[in-house]
Amino acid sequence: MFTKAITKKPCKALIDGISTGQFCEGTPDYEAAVKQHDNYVETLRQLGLEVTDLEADERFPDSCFVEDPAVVMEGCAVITNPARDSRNGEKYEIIKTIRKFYDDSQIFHIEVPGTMEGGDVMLVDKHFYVGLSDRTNEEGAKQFSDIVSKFGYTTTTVPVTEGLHLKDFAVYLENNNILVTSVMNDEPAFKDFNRFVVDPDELYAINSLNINGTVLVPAGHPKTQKIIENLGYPVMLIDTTEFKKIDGSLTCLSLRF
Ligand code: CIR
Repeated sequence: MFTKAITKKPCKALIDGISTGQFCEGTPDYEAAVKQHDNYVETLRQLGLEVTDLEADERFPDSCFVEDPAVVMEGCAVITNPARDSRNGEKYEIIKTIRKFYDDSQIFHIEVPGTMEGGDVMLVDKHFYVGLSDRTNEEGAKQFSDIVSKFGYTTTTVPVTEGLHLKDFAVYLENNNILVTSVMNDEPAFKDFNRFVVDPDELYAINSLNINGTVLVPAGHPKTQKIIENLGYPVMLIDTTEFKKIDGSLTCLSLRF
């Protein structure tokens, strides 16, 4: 059960955010992004979360994607080591807010040569799946595993071969249900889940976000919406088109705990 979330307002430099174009092309419109972000924050609040919405930081174009510089869980928080230079400094900012919720004895760091970003980390009960990607390396995953094992969590690594982060290609909903691409459908680590393969036309909607039983789904993905509704989850559609242009999706926009 989540009770809190941390978000961060998009900055004007968002237009310079990193993009592989894995979901779509284009440059985000700052004003529209602000409106979409406000709506996202408001939705989390409507769902009962106490949201700390941080001020924008023009030094870091991608800093609204707060999921990446930290991984938070019951008992501890891990400040990651984002792989790209333009994002690495975000870790020094997010820790200031993490310290409001965790004691120093509960805060840990991924250190060089380890790299990690939270978009590669997926929690299922007390088990973490950690994507090995362009952003998260073996060393980062090993350090993470060593840290979280002290708090009763186990980990498995999963290769990310299709694009940016693990949670762009596999997202756990709850009740053993997982949304996957056809590649992740064949991933041995996921074989015991009830797997739902998302249509390649709706790849972006894999990154849906379960907040205490209600699933936020990016607007405009009716087939995936139907899969999720048929599983019995109440769905709320969220417009994130401006973030999509720079590979940002629903989970990236918050830390939830
Ligand atoms: C980046 O490339 O780092 C950003 N433009 C997008 C980050 C998305 N984060 C996430 O999926 N957790």
